[in-house]
Amino acid sequence: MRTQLLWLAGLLAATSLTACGGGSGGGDSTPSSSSASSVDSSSSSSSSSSQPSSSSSSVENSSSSSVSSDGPIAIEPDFDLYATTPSDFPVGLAVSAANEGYSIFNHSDASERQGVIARHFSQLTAGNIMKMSYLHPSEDTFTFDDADQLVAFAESNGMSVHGHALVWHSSYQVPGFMNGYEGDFAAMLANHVTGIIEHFEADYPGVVTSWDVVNEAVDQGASDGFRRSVFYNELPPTAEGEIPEYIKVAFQAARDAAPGIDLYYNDYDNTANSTRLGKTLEIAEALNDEGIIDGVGFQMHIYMGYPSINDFQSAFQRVVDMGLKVKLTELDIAVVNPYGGGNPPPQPEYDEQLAAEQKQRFCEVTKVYLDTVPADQRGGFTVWGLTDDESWLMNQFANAAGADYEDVWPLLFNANLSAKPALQGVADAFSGQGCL
Ligand code: 9MR
Repeated sequence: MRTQLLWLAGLLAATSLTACGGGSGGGDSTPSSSSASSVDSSSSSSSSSSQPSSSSSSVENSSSSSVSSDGPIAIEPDFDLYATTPSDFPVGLAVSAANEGYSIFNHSDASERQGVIARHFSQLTAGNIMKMSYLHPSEDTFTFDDADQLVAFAESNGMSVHGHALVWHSSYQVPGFMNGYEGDFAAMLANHVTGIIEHFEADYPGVVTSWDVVNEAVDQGASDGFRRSVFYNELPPTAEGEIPEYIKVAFQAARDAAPGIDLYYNDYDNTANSTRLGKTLEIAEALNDEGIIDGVGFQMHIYMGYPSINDFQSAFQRVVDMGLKVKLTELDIAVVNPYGGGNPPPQPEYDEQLAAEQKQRFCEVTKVYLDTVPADQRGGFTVWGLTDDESWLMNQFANAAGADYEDVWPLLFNANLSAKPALQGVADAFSGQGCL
């Protein structure tokens, strides 16, 4: 949707490391990727900040190349990230909105946040507020005000929106009325999907360009590999070897509601984990046979050393070979892995070395995506949060595996909104600079 501004000359220019003042920690209440939590509503006064221009930037200007030992490690990007892509695919960001902590509308630095977002990204996803229970709290009530504010912001900045998620088992995301529903569950679920998609099609035509129709339906602990949920229980596979019927119902309703929108099946841990990848592909193949899916979403909550680049390459290739799109839907790269086995590693120091390693990792992940997925099958790339301190991992890793990390620096921007070297790593891959 946005004009490509190829600032190749700018990309060739060196970016200087600068020391910037630190921001505060904190984040929303956070579940594991398969559990739920309530949205943080701790934010301050409401506002509808003025829209930034795509060329504005609030990144601090400092020509210093020194690095403070106690401040965040930052660069001054001389590029707009979305404009460095080799083809015009979405460079997305998950954002908080409404009255969530870190809301791009209500947070104390909302207008600065909006400036950075509009400068570097071309697509938005609601981290929370477009999930099931927010949009459809009771059978006869759809509530779109908060989502409308976000979609309107995207539209007014020339950005698209990737919707997340129409069907997700995570308990508090499931509207209460769907539990113990006594009517025709398939008709009700189809109405849920249709009502949401049609609203945005009618009020913001062309802005919501894709949806995660079903999220996280795989459970490798289940006898058939499909997660037991209210949806599965009501609409299980109709025969052995079939995928659960609810998945087909949801995708068919989405396709019927808006044939031009890209429909994704989205899941986590589906690259190196061959069991979970296999089930993901099984779902995609069954839907593809019926022509009701466009792509597979790989969440990509990953680590510095795991999974391997080869794991990504072979997983993406399997989807490419099916003729479907590949979208990296929730990318973050924690600099420490509490689940790596044994005692969790200690809290690392985020120094220049670690920042450079993370830059390289972001670059290599982006590069393998570009190298593997042909341009017409690239659904794009979404980073799961703007600033390190707002990441869901802040809480996720606070108690993970007995570890108690203060920070795991998984994103592209520091808490004070300055850009990290990791941003340069992504741009280097987009512009073909290489990753070293
Ligand atoms: O990042 C999201 C966090 O703020 C929410 O509390 C949580 C529950 O709604 O969902 C998080 O996002 C998840 C996403 O919707 C699905 N994949 C895993 C993400 C991280 O848990």
